[in-house]
Amino acid sequence: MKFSTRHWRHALWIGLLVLTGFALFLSSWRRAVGPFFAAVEWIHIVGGILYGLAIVGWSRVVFPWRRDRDGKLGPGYARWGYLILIMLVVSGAGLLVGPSPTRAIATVLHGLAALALVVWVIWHLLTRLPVSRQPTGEWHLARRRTLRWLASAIVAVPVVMGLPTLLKMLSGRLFNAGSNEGALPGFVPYTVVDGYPHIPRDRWHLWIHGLSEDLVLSWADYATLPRRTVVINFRCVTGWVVPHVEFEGVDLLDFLLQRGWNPSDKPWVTFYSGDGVYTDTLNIDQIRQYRPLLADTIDHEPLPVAQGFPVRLLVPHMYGYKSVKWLVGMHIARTAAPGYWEQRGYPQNAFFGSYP
Ligand SMILES: Nc1nc2c(c(=O)[nH]1)N[C@H]1C(S)=C(S)[C@@H](COP(=O)(O)O)O[C@H]1N2
Ligand SMILES: [Mo]
Repeated sequence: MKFSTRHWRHALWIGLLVLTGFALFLSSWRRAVGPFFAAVEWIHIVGGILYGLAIVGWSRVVFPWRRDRDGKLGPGYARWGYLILIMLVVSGAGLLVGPSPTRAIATVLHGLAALALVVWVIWHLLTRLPVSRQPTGEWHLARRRTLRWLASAIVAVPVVMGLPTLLKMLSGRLFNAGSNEGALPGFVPYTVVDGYPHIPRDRWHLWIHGLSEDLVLSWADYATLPRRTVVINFRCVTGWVVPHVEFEGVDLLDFLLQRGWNPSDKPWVTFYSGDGVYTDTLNIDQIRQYRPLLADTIDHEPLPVAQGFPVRLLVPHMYGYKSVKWLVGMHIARTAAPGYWEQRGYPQNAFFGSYP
C-alpha cells in the first residue's frame, strides 16, 4: 500500500477520535454538541476500539506497517507514535470496563496520552510533512516551511484551548485525593450540612406534593416500581469525573406521569434532600430530554450513605449538583424554585458544557 494512503487513514482515524474526544472533554465543545453528546461518546468509543484493533495488528490490511530496507517495522520515531496509541487504547479500555479506582486513574492517563499524541502529531507534521514533491529550490523550501507551521498550528490551537480544562481536571483529582471517605473511588461525597444524614430504608419516605392529591411512598412501595439502569460519566462542575458509572432505579418521568402528573399545567419539579437544606429543580423539557432516575444503586451496590442512601436523584449528562442526595420529597409546581447551587449562581440548565 502506498505510504501516503496509509498516512491518510491514520490521519482520518486520529482526527475523528481527537475531535470526538474534544467534544466529550472541552466544555465549549460539549455545549456545541448538546443533545448529541451520547452519540459522540458512542462514536468515540466504537471508533477507538476499531482503531485500537487495527493498530495492534488485527488488520494488516487496514494499516500495514512499513518495512524499511533492512526489513524492520517502520522508522524508529514512528514507534513512539504507536506506543502512545497503544497507551490510549489500554487506558481507554480501563476507562470503559475497569473497577472504579482503575477508571479514575485511566481517565487521567487517557487525557495525558491524548496530549502526548497531539504533541507527537505536531512534531511529526513539523519535521516530516511531505508538502511538496518538487525539486527543492529556495522558494519550495520556504513554502514547505509555511505549510508545516500552518498544519501544526491547526492541530495545536484546540489543544492549547483544552489545556486549562485538563489542568483543572488533574488538579481537581489531586486536590480532592483522600477526601472521598465513605464514597466509591473517584467520587467526592459533598454535603452542605454537617456530615451525612443516616436514613434507614424502614424510616425513609418519599413525599410528592402538587399532584391532584399528596402522596407518600414507603421503601416497600418504592421497591415494587419498574426499574431501569443508566450508564453515564458522573461529572462535577469542579472538574472531577468518574467515567462509565452504572446507576439503577426508577424512571422519574414514567413514575410521575403514572401518578397523574399534568406537566403542561405544572411543568416544574423541585427535589428536596433529607439533609433539610439541599434542593434542586428540573422542568418537563429537561426531564424528557435527560430522563433522570430515582437511583438506589451505583455499580450494582446500594448507594453508600455518603452518596445518598437510600435514594438519590441522578440526572444523566448534567453536572453532579443536579443529582440531589438523600432524596425525600418532590414538589410539583407552575413556576421554578431555584435550587441550592442555582441560588448561588450556577446554571439551572446544567447540561455538560453549560458551565466553563
Ligand atoms: N443533598 C446533597 N446532594 C448533593 C450535594 C450536596 O452537597 N448535598 N452535592 C451535589 C454535588 S455538587 C455533587 S458533584 C454530587 C456528588 O455526588 P457524590 O457524593 O456521589 O460524589 O452530589 C450532589 N448532590
Ligand atoms: Mo458538584
